[in-house]
Amino acid sequence: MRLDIVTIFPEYLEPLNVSLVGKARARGLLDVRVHDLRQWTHDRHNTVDDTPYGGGPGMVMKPEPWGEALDAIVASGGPGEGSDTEDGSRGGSEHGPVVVVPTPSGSPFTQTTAVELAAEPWLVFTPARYEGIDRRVIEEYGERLRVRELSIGDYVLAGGEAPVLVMVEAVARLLPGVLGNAESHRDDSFAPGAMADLLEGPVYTKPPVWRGRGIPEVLLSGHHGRIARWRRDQALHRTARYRPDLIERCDPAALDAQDRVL
Ligand code: 6GU
Repeated sequence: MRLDIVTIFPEYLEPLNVSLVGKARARGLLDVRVHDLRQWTHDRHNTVDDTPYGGGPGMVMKPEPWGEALDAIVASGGPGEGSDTEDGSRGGSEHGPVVVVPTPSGSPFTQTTAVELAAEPWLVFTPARYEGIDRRVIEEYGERLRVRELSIGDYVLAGGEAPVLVMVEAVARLLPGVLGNAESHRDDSFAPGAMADLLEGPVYTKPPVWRGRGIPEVLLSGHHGRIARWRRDQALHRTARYRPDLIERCDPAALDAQDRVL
């Protein structure tokens, strides 16, 4: 998968060199290209913002640098061009990239969104600062490419860079070969499947007693059926406590005969 990220703070994306995403890059599973938006400015001060039409506080990002940046990136070809992904993948780029616009005014970025984006060969992220990007940029590329305006939650951040780190990590860990164990995300909170829409319950490891605290005895029983039942009960209790909204809107068919919510 190829990811292009256009920002006025390339240093903010340094964490993409570390840990899971950094390793996926080193292994050729992810081709991440971070671009400085100011390279597409032409004035002495590399201006990327201006005052809003209609007045009001704050500044708005000018359309011209974004237009030049996106045109250059789209023209640079699909995944696999000008760089090296291990599978040499270029399929799917005939539709161009999906453009992800992080904004607190977007639709919610969820695990379903992450799964959808993980199926794409090429994503371009446009994290903005200030009050956002001139609307005409989103209109323009919305006519040529698939554009998704996405928010990571109901709070306001100073810019889209931290949301990009969040979204890239959520997507990257779903790519084939990135996680050591392909089953590692089967039981994730919010993963589709048997534990759909339930929060994960508690986990334990050695030692068997720590500061006088033991392990729930069922986990030591070796009885896989009882362990699965216990884990599901823990997940239901935790979800009822912290996310009652998930229980409210869960499909009754997703609850099994032994589930007792409350
Ligand atoms: Cl994507 N951007 C900003 N600036 N703030 C946010 C957000 C995005 N999602 C939640 N808050």
